[in-house]
Amino acid sequence: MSSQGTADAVHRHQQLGLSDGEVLDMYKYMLLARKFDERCLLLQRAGKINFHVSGVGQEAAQVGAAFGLDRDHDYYLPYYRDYGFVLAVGMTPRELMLSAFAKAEDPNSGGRQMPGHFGHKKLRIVTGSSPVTTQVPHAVGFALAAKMKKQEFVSFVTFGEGSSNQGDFHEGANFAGVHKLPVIIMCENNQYAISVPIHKQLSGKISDRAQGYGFPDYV
Ligand SMILES: Cc1ncc(C[n+]2csc(CCOP(=O)(O)OP(=O)(O)O)c2C)c(N)n1
Ligand SMILES: [Mg+2]
Repeated sequence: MSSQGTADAVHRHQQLGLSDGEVLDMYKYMLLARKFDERCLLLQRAGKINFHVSGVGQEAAQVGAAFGLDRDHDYYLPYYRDYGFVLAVGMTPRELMLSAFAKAEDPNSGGRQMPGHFGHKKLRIVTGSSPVTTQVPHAVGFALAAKMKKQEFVSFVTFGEGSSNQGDFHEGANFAGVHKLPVIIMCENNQYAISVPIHKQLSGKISDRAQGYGFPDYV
């Protein structure tokens, strides 16, 4: 990288209001998520754990989102690839491993759910269900509670682009738009839903859907 490039890079994160310490912390969580992921893939292929769904390539969006939230008050409804996110809001690699090995001390579900079904009461991570995007109406419910109880927190929910075609997403988004609820709905678009490429899943832009429900969209 040229010296000009380096100067620009430093300038860019400062322009976003991020300190050197914060971007280093973000990088630490991205790397931790990647290392955790790679280890789980090895463990799964070696027959030591039953199941692993990879979040490789999605770490930056996940960690960036976590750093944009109030990590002392907000409620989170992540989806199964969100290792970077849950690590950045306080879950430990040990806790994730307890889940991978289905141990009773696993705070996510006491080892009863498949890995990737995050849940952690102390960290306000709301347990997820296996049918995709059911977490969207759940997150909207948390946001409704915030509004009704006049509390300051927001709820934050993620899901894949394929799942954004499910009814749960549309019903949740519509309700949130009508009632102007404090929920952030983030689609992690990795271009595939299992083996189905995005051009066979939907024809418009996912972010445009926000406008149809009356709230702002960001890509
Ligand atoms: C309601 C429902 N239908 C189907 C499935 C099976 N399923 C699990 S993941 C997945 C693909 C989801 O793709 P996408 O939303 O793009 O998320 P990605 O895995 O690509 O992150 C499907 C169809 C499911 N879990 N729930
Ligand atoms: Mg996808």
